[in-house]
Amino acid sequence: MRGTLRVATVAVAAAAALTACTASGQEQDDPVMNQQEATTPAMTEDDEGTEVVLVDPDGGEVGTVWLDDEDGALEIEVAAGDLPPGFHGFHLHAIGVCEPDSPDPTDPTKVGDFLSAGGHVGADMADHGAHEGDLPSLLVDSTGAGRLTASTDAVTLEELMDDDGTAVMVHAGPDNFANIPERYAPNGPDADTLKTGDSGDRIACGVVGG
Ligand SMILES: [Cu+2]
Ligand SMILES: [Zn+2]
Repeated sequence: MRGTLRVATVAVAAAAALTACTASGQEQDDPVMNQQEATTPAMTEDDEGTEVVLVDPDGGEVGTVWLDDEDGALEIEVAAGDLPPGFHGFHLHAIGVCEPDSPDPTDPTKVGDFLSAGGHVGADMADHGAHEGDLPSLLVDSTGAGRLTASTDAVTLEELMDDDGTAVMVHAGPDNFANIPERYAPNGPDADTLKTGDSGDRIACGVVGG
């Protein structure tokens, strides 16, 4: 399926290049420019990136995430199944350890599924919604399938592959991105919301590097 998506992207890019060249007579006759346009998508396609398996707390495989650095941004592609329908908070967490029923490294009194992965990447530098590891939510349909393609330039694949790795995390509930209207919270969102986005339990986790 990933291959199909890539082929479609290349086809669209090629069509766009053709249109652009046709619109300008000068560019149309420039073989160097045409060659560059034609080879750029193929070059990025050669870079395989990395594939991550998403598991649930019982160790069952529920999906795959592909990560790749492309054109100065980290591209993320998700194909998941067997998940509860609806929106799910989806983030990069700081530690590449996906252990069920594990202690939170920053507060060992808290124990829960995949707490071993720590907080969001970049949690010490910003509030939730602006963390480097914050990503668009995963929407799961009525059959339990969820697909997502996203990109971010807040972090690179190389940074995710640091000594302790990184985890890709799917949460039980929707992410509010700390976007809490003032009529609900006159003093602004509380510390938990600013840290997590309130998407609740961790239901699927995948290890990147580490
Ligand atoms: Cu998370
Ligand atoms: Zn966050």
